[in-house]
This record gives sequence, structure tokens and C-alpha cells, in this order.
Amino acid sequence: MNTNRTTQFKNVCPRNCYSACTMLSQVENGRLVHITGDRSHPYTKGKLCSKGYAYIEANYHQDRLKVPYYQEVKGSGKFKRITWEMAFDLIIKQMTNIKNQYGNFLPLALYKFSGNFGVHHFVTEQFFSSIGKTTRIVGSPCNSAGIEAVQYDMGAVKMSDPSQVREAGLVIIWGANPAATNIHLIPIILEAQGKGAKIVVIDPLYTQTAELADLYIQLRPSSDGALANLLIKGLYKAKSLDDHFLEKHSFGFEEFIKQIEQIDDYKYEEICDVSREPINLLINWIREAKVVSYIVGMGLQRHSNGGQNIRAIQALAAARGDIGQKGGGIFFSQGETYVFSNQQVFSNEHLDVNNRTVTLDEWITNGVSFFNNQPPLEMMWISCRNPLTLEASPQLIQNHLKKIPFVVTVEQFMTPTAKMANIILPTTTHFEEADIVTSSWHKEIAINQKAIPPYYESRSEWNIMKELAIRLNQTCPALSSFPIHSSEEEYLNSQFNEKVFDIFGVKSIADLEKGSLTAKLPNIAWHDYQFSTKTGKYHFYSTEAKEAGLPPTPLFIKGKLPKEQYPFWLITPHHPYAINSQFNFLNLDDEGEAFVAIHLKTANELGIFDGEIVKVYNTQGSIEIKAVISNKVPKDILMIYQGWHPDSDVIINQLIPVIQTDMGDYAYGAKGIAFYDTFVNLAKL
Ligand SMILES: Nc1nc2c(c(=O)[nH]1)N[C@H]1C(S)=C(S)[C@@H](COP(=O)(O)OP(=O)(O)OC[C@H]3O[C@@H](n4cnc5c(=O)[nH]c(N)nc54)[C@H](O)[C@@H]3O)O[C@H]1N2
Ligand SMILES: Nc1nc2c(c(=O)[nH]1)N[C@H]1C(S)=C(S)[C@@H](COP(=O)(O)OP(=O)(O)OC[C@H]3O[C@@H](n4cnc5c(=O)[nH]c(N)nc54)[C@H](O)[C@@H]3O)O[C@H]1N2
Ligand SMILES: [Mo]
Repeated sequence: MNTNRTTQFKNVCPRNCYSACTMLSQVENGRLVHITGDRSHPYTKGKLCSKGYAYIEANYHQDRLKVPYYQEVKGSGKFKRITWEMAFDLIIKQMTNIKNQYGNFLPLALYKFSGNFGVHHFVTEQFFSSIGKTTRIVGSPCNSAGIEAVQYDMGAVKMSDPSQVREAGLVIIWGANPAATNIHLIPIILEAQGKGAKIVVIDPLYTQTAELADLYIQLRPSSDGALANLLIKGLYKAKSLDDHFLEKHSFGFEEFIKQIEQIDDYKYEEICDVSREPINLLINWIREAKVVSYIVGMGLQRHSNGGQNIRAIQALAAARGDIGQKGGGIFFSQGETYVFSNQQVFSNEHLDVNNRTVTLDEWITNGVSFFNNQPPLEMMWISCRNPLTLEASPQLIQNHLKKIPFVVTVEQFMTPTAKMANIILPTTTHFEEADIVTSSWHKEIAINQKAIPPYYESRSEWNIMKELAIRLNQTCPALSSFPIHSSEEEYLNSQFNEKVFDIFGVKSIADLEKGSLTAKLPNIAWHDYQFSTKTGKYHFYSTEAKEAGLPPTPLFIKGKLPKEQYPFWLITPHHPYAINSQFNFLNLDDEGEAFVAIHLKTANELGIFDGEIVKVYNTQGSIEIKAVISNKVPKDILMIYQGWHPDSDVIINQLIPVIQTDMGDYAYGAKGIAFYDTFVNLAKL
């Protein structure tokens, strides 16, 4: 018998990333032996990132959770191995106690985010909705301010196909670092550059992407709106705006441009810390370009004026007539392919009036005290989320978790969050379960086949939720209306609906077996200028924004600035060789540990040497971390990549206060977190 028979499976990377790469996995004897990119994917074209190529190592990593654990005292580290049977018994006991005592499940909270964004994983939200009222922590730590900015101006979150960037005459990469975070966009940008397009990068840090730029503008964090306003003023004076678009397809431009005419150029240049030459050069390049693509990142909206800054950039693109054009417009995010049934439960959590909703900032700041007068919080279910690494002020959350009697975490690794749970349930990776993956960037969907059996005793989230529903109903009949399917495939098939059919022309996963499919949506967003706003026009004046207490026009609003005691900005951007808190443990980068990047002059002034352990601190906390002297950060900025380094106890986010972004309520029921409005000081140990 040939025991080495290789079988090939289709997999899709389900991380919270732009690319959602399809890959082909070779399996021998139930084990992954090789992974390649799938060349038939129209956007990723067979290329994976460093993490993608390291998936075998990650999947079989010695630190992966193999069995369920129980710890009586959270944070004690005294984990007892338990069986699934025991785990379910303990969970059901806690849930039935809650139901008996309170008559509903409001004392049970769901705390979930983006560890895995496959359709399969919204099973947890669906289960929670199947048991009546529960508590939900609402708001996104990711893109809330930006999404809401898009909604105010255009009414819906649409985006042209990213391949359109190829046709641009000028590409402005604004507060984004695609060379690290969106690598498949780079060949497209380079193709545009090869055809003569100029590339401009606007970022306070000299990033991997800035290295590709024809013009790099290093501006002061959170001053982007001022720069965008200056550019629009320059173009207006040079009569280089699109009068036809402004007249026919926009609303409120007169009021906005009146305000723009009054801004003091010199003062605005000072705010941005950018001199006149690059501004004039950029104005000329915009004027000369046939069409401009704006790649707008998430980094720039992580400030208290982040949403407003995005609106200012959009106003520039709109007024110049780049929106709706081949090769032009704003490339931020798209939500049109987010159409599966259980995904709707997730996105509408904040609108579900049955649930008790708590905003992200309220949760972090007030924790359980928020719930005191209502039913208290007796239980929390954490899945696909590592708040003790990635939320602002995780030290506060650690205390909140201590106060909740019963915390369950569904995880693949013993993260700082898992360490604060009473029950840890080991879960499968995407190679060990069936799924469908959509992207918030390109418009493909693809199926993910179960390629190998679950690692040791790990179970898929569908399996966990289904088992819970069955057991709950055995204890209290009809308590959960969660549908019981016999397989993950059957469950996934139940998520198809009319909208999925309209957009993708498919009715079940069988229709996806041949390969990824592209949504039947226009390649160019807003090509018909039928905006989804109340007037059907592009809004330079937004009554919705005004009603929300925000400026109605996209005029720059000052952000926060460092003060004497804490003179440095702390920017904690996304790591090229990790994704959020995942993959750092593989040490794919040169450093292999967390480090703080410091400008040479700053280091010299403080007598700090390269490689030395230094202290970075503010009123929030203090961390000790390796110093790396770098010419890529300005003198007044320190850069530490976001992430989790299992071998060290450095928790970067301890330094991050809970400051809200300006926008997010309208989009997600809560404002975002201004992670990059963090100010610190630096000292030798
Ligand atoms: N300092 C700082 N903090 C930030 C940011 C920043 O820029 N700077 N960015 C913010 C942004 S943009 C985001 S999106 C958030 C991300 O925050 P999270 O969504 O919490 O990030 P992840 O680390 O991707 O995923 C969380 C956990 O999910 C687990 N996981 C992976 N796959 C699965 C699965 O299939 N099932 C289950 N149950 N768990 C799984 C991972 O092991 C990981 O521990 O972080 C935010 N925090
Ligand atoms: N390799 C990798 N890929 C990822 C992720 C990852 O962790 N690693 N995370 C995924 C997720 S969840 C997200 S949200 C995206 C994030 O993708 P990006 O937005 O591309 O990346 P960020 O690092 O969040 O921020 C981009 C840049 O914003 C800059 N920035 C900060 N403040 C300002 C400002 O005020 N103005 C301007 N102009 N720039 C500013 C930062 O210096 C940084 O270089 O990437 C996704 N892809
Ligand atoms: Mo994100």
C-alpha cells in the first residue's frame, strides 16, 4: 500500500488582512507537507507573504494548544487538563445558573474580533443570537473612523477593484504601508510606476513602502487633514478642480471652499511640519496627472481626528474629479461582498435592540462596574480576540477579567488573554476546518477545504457552538434556536442567501469548488455618480456628521500633540512579518523580539546605544525594550511594532490610553480607539 499518497486541498488565509490569499496545500498521511500560493487567484496570483509560507511551522508549532484546560483562579497559571466533556459540563452549568437566576443571558458577554474572519467563524455570533438577549462589546478597534468617514461622504463603503491602480497617472499612498500590510498591491503600484505614474508616500515614518516612492512627505502625525486642505486650496487657486463633477454630482462644495479660502497656508504648513516645496510639487503632479489613485491606510485614522482627516483626503479626490474614474479614486475598503447571513449578525450587533451593548471604550475604561446596576457580568466568551495584547490599556482589561466569575477563551495559543480565562478551548486552524473567505479589499470569494484532521483535541468553532446548543437544549429544552447541521459544509451552505446569489451567482459551496470567484460588481466604484447619500450626491457638507456633533465639512480639526513631560509620539504600526498578535513567535524578522526604533539624534542626546534595553514610559505604564537606532523615524517619534512576543513580557499596549477617534458610532455603534495618540518619554535604565 502506498502510504505516501499526496492529496491537494484548496485553502484560504482567513486573517484580518487585505489579501485573503488562496493557497494549495499538499497533504500526506493527514499531515501538511507543502503549501504554495494558488496562481489562479486574480489578485494574489500565487504569491503568499512570509507568514503564508510559514503556515506549516505555525500549524504544528510546539506551543499550539492541544487539549482543553481549566484554571480555577484566573492568572494563577495553574492549568488543569480537562476533557471536552468536562469543559462543556462546566460551561453549561454556568449558563443554566445564569438563566435560572436572571431569566435571560444578559450576564453573558461576547468579546470577539478578527483572529479569523472566515464565514465559518461568525457561527459564534449566530449562536449568541440564538439564545436571546446577551451582552455585546461593540465597536471596532480597526477601521471605525475611516468607515464612517466614507459613509458620510459617499453613503456606502464601495471601492474600485484594486487592479484599477495600474491605470493611475499618480498614486498617493497616504498613511498606509502596503509593502508590509498589503503586499499584493505592490506589483500593481510598480506597474503603474513603470507606465510613468509617480508614486507619493505620505507617512510620519519612512516605511518599507516609502522606499518605493518618487516623493516621500514626512508629516506630523494627525495633520493629514491640514495637508489635504492645503492641496485642495492650491488646486482651486490653479483652477484645477473638476467643475462639472462639483456642479452635477456634489453637495455643499460652496460652503466648504469658502472655509478653505480662509485657511492660513503658513500656519497649516507649520501644523504639518512640511515645507512649501513638496506641497507645490505635489499640487503640480496632481494637476498634471490624468487620474489619481489614493491608497488610504488604517494608520492615519488611529487619531482623535482620524475620521475627519480621511474626509479631507476624500474631498480632495472628489473635487479633482478622481472618484468614479478608471484608475482613480479612494482605495480604503469595501463592504459589498460581506453578504453571507451570519456576517450580518456580526455587523449589526450594535443595532440589535435585544442585546445589551457596551461600547469598546466604556468596556475598557469601566469594565464590570458598568454592569453593576443591571444584571452583572457573570460570564464572558472570548474568541478570535487577544485584548490583553492588542486593546488599549490591557492592564485595565486584565482587572476586569479577574472580576468576571467565568471566562472562556477559544484559542490556538496560550496568549496573554487565554492566561486570564477559566476555560481554554483549543480550536482548529483553517487547514483543519471548512470555510469560505471574503475580503474587505478585493472582490473574490473562495472556499477553504478541510485538508487535515484537527490538531490533537482541537475542535472547530462550529463544532463547539453546535455541541453547546445541543447540550443547552438538553438541559433547558428549546433554549437555543441554533440550527443543528451534521457538518461544517452543511452549516456553511445555510449561510448562502439571495444577496450572495445576486453578487456571486452561487448557491452553495459546491459552486465554489472550481476556484475563487469574482463578485459581479462594477470594477469602478461610483462610475455612475449615483452616491448612496440622501441627495444621491457626493457630500462636502454632511448633515449626518453635523447631527453627530462633528464638523459638517471636511475642514481640518487639530489633533493631539505631545507635551513637555511626554515629548514623543508612540506609533505602533503593523508588523511586516506578523499579523496583529499572530506569528511573532515564529521570529520571521531579523530582530526576533520587540524593539523601539529611535532617531540617532534622540538616542545621542540621551546617551542610548543601539541594542541597549531602555525604558519607554508615560502615566499609563512603563516597558523595558531593546533600542534600535534608526533613520526611519523622526526625532520626536518612537516606533514599536504592534504584536505579541511570547518569550518576553513586554506588553506594548500598556502605554496606550483609551482615547477615542472622532468617528465610529454611526458605523459600528462605538467610536474607534486613537491608538497613535499616545505620548511617552524615553530613558536609559
Ligand atoms: N498598539 C496597537 N494596537 C492595535 C493596533 C495598532 O495598530 N497598534 N491595531 C488594531 C487593529 S487594526 C486590529 S484589527 C486589532 C486586532 O485585534 P485581534 O482581532 O485581537 O487580533 P489577532 O491577533 O489577529 O487575533 C486575536 C487572536 O485570535 C486567535 N485566532 C486565530 N485564529 C483563530 C480561530 O480560528 N479561532 C479562534 N477562536 N481564535 C483564533 C489568534 O491566535 C489571536 O490570539 O488590534 C488593534 N490593536
Ligand atoms: N503584515 C501585516 N499585514 C497586515 C496586518 C499586520 O498586522 N501585519 N494587519 C492587517 C490589519 S488588521 C490592518 S488594519 C491593516 C493595516 O494596514 P496599514 O494601514 O497599511 O498599516 P498600519 O501599520 O496600520 O498603518 C499604516 C501607516 O500609517 C502611518 N501613520 C500613523 N499615523 C499617521 C498619520 O497621522 N498620518 C499618516 N499619513 N500616516 C500615519 C504609520 O506610520 C504606518 O506606516 O493591515 C492588515 N495587514
Ligand atoms: Mo485592523
